[in-house]
Amino acid sequence: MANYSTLCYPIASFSPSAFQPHRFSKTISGNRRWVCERRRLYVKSTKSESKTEEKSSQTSDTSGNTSSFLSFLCPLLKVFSGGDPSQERNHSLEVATSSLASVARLPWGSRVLSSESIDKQDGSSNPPLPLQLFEFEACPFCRRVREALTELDLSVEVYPCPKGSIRHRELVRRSGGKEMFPFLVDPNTETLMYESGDIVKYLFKQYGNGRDPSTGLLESTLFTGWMPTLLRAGRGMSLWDKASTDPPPKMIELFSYENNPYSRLVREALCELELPYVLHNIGEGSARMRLLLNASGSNKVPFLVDPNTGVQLGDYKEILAYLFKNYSLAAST
Ligand SMILES: N[C@@H](CCC(=O)N[C@@H](CS)C(=O)NCC(=O)O)C(=O)O
Repeated sequence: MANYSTLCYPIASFSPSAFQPHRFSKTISGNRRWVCERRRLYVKSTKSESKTEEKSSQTSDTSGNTSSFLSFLCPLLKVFSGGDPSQERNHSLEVATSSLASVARLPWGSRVLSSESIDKQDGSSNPPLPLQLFEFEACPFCRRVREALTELDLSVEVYPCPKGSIRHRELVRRSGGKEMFPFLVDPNTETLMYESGDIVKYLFKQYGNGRDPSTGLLESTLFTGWMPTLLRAGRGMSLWDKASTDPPPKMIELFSYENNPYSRLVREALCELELPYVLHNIGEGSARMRLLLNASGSNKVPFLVDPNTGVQLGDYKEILAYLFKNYSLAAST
């Protein structure tokens, strides 16, 4: 069991006394003690609670794993995946496989569903408190949620939970009762949720202004949702063994949209490094386009801002090189 000191990481900004699981979040169970500090909420278990949770999570992990085709695919994908993600890559192959993945998901996650937001140049499509998504890049169910976020023009704090993740998986297990992804925390409505289909429906109900998910988004996961995972040979699935163990003090920011092939490569790296980041979705018609133009002088994604170092980069190759160099164990010692 991980040390509590490694778990002091914000997961929600609402008052613990007001906490009520949302009606969709019926899978959330277990006894937890909520510790509030500086308007942020942390989860801490007593020793006896930890035991109960350990048991309950073992049970739920098993059911999650059996229901997950990806869990079966993982060992297979690991054989084919190109090993150390920090090594120099064949960039033609990288871009080709990521572009094919984008073709597989062509109708989803590229544009904002309504054109209303084009006039809102201030990014006001976001709720007052940031949504928090615990996920991993290669997971097709997480992809469906990220696609919905692009279509709704919502930014989100992403807490990557690759296999082998130390910090974020533990938080999900402690707050939701099991390791299953995606897991959404919405501090605006005090909601914690598993189940990608429920999350997508919730997001559209809560933030969709009467819009519905684009045709096929909910059903499509079973058909082509796996394609990016297979084409990318499981990139964005497992923690890099040389990733820095401490998160940086400030959150990295990434301007991206879900189905952009170059942004995918960057999100994979952030996931493999277990680096939390603010994902500014900038699909076609996004209200945040002005923010991106102001920050980078261009409307191109990906664009990465690291407030810890002041570095700003718009070239995916440079971003990959920067992330693996700066957030490796070697750099942090
Ligand atoms: N029905 C769930 C399925 C979620 C699911 O199976 N997620 C997999 C990843 S794709 C998972 O969490 N597996 C456990 C793990 O990665 O440890 C949903 O739609 O969200």
